[in-house]
Amino acid sequence: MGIINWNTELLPYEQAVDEIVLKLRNVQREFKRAQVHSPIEQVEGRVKSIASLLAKANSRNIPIDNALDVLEDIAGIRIICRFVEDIPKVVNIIRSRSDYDMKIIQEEDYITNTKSSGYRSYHITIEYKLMFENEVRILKCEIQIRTLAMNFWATIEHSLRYKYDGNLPEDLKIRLQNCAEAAFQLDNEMTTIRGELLQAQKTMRTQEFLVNEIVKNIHNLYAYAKVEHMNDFNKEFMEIYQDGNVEKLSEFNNKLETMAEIYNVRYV
Ligand code: 0O2
Repeated sequence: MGIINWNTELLPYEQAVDEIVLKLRNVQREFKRAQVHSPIEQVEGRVKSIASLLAKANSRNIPIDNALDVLEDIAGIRIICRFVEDIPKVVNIIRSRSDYDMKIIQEEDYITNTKSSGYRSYHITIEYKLMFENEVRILKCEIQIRTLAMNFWATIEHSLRYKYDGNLPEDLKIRLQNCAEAAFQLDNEMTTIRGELLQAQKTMRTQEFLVNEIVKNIHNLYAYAKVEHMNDFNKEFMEIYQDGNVEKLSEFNNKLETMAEIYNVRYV
């Protein structure tokens, strides 16, 4: 191989990252649309920088010409979850796509097998099929799945590792291991209040839904059915809304729904 034009070589990886991020964000959106808790809280993607790619190849004695074939995390996706319990659900979502677009070729469970540094995360390597410049390409991509707490720790530790060029002083290593333990405890504590949090999320979503419906019904009754006194309804709505009682909101919306039905503006 001659001189490698890295910027050009990395273009299909950029496309793969963009596509995978989009697809996983759509999965997240589907959960939201169904008004249920999404195991995916956040999705991020990046293509490894040329500097970090060359450094990794160099540290592993990988000839530069082979780097693109050997390194499996040039395309990298990170999925952040709220709870540890969400992680296997995300893994299953990806597994279910194995015959379609994300073929799993490797899994590494650094949550059960925590790294000596304290690092926790679930890694999946996939083969991703994409069309690039009218050709089918199959690229490897590393998906890291972790909780918000695991991500917080890994981000800080990664920056420090970079600062010390990989040679963290012994006392800092120990403090970071303690922080990893604290993050682990935080995840465990969050698990114990998961039920309450999920209930709170559900109430918020119901409230959002009802407010949208009420505003729509009031508008339709006023604009299309020309119902008088809609201002009184608006006032009543604000009072109920400020009260914060979801059941009362629901009753009020039922009343508006019945009116919308009568005036034939239910589906406007
Ligand atoms: P970057 O800059 O994040 O891309 P291996 O041969 O298995 O030891 P490999 O093949 O790189 O190494 O896989 P591994 O160990 O699963 O690590 C892949 C990525 O996981 C790393 O990529 C990091 O992103 C993350 N990771 C692994 N161990 C740690 C750790 O101790 N601390 C932090 N913060 N992240 C970790 P890169 O290329 O190292 O870095």
